[in-house]
Amino acid sequence: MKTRGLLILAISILGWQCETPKPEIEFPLTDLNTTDLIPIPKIIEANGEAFGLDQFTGIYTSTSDEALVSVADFLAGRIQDRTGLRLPVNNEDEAGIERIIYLTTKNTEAGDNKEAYSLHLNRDSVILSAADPEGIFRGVQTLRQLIPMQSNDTLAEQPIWPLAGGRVDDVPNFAYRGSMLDVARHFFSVEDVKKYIDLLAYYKINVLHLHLTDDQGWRIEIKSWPRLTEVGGQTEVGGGEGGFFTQSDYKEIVDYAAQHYITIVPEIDMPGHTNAAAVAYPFLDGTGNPLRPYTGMRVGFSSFDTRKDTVYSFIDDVVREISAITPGPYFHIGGDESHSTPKNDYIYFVQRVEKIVHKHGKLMIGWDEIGQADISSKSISQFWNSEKHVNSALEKGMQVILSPATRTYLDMKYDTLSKHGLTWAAYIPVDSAYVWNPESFVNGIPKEMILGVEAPLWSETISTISELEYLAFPRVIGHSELSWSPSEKHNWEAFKVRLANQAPYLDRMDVNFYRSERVDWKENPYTFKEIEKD
Ligand code: TNX
Repeated sequence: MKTRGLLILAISILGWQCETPKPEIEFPLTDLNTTDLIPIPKIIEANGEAFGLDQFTGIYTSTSDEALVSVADFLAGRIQDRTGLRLPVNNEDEAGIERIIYLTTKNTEAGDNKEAYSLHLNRDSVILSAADPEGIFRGVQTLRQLIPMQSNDTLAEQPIWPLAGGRVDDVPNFAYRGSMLDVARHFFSVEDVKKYIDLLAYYKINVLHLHLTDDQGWRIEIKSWPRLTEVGGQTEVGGGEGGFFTQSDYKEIVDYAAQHYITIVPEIDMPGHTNAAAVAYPFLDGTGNPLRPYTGMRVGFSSFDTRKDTVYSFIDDVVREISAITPGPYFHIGGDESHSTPKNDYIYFVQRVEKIVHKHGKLMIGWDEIGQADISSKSISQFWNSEKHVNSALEKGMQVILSPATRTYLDMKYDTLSKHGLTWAAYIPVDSAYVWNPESFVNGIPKEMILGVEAPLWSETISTISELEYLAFPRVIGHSELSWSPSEKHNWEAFKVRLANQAPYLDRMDVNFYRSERVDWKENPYTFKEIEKD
């Protein structure tokens, strides 16, 4: 099978047309420079040709490596979603195949970065190469975005989806490109999370941080402490019924994310934001206040008891159980807004929990307040509010994830008319979410200390997937470009045209995105544009 695939490739590159005496299709000229790719690739070189995707196209892989073949199957599935074509993958019978899409992890010019890829589109072949299947997966998103939403039915007897020809060489600017979903204030189902993953993957986002616990709910089963979900999982903001992920649900999310080359970062928020846990197990409480289920939106009133060894045994169990079903390298300990924890106790707590996280083989991430503690350079500070705390983290040699509330908080209202969202940090219209430079936003962070960018979606004001989509889209699409594309490629005027052309995809995916008036949404466009012939 392998050799036959390669044979087909060779024939194709050397001139498939010579081998098959079919009449040539006159493809229209196309321009790869005017396609709607988001995030915008590092290098695009148009060649004016077009690749005709049709029922005579076959997908082949350079090896039978399982990961690579899964990416090929993923591509075939998404092509079917968009076009209805069911393209064969590594079909040994090449009769009836006229053009090929070849995915190869050999001889790539893409370089060593696992996510980098090189994509060549010519008349008869698409060749996508990368050092690793992960890079192939990122390149597959570019390929998907190049497929027009509608076929051209005048070129031949069969419908053809012409893809603009040329070459794309691409590599991410930042390794960590994330979004966070708060399933604690309101619970979202496995299906909702999977849909969010589908959409994030299309824009090359590679991290989904799940905020799994807060004052209003505990959302992940811990087998050694069952009341966390039996009691703590039954509440949410506004008094609804709550909910939680069993460990098996969580694994399903982790696996689904992995198929999309997305890393799940689990967050157990502590020592504050812990009311739901303390209602389930009162010994955890360090405030002495009466413990009642909480369904409001205030923050800062709860705290673990940071001086009790039993609290750390509990945390050890929680970190152990979650780490065992989390393949990614990170464990997020929260650490924000612990207004009811005395400062010394807070510092002691973060230092002790860091050791537990390391014991279970994970790197610790925490909101920027953790920079106050004396912790290792391996831990990561997530900037949301305080430059002072980020500077303390940098002095310790820690890397930073940028989530400035004024630009990346997806729960901030767009404007005064927004149906959902809060306003404490800012109104964040679509352009404001995009027009800032991660490399210079906080003074004095050397670029190599920036791990990446993450857009958090807190869920106090939203409880359905449709409301989630309203706040996340289109802003998170802009964040994907800020974290993937080099800063010299960021340009609001150019971006907003490409963004406008995402409408048909988002509509097809049934995404309730906010149709901001700052973008001239194209309801019925082509991704593909023809060059006028003289
Ligand atoms: C601040 S940002 C919080 C969350 C809230 C959010 C609402 C951060 C680390 N903590 O607890 O949900 O504001 O915008």
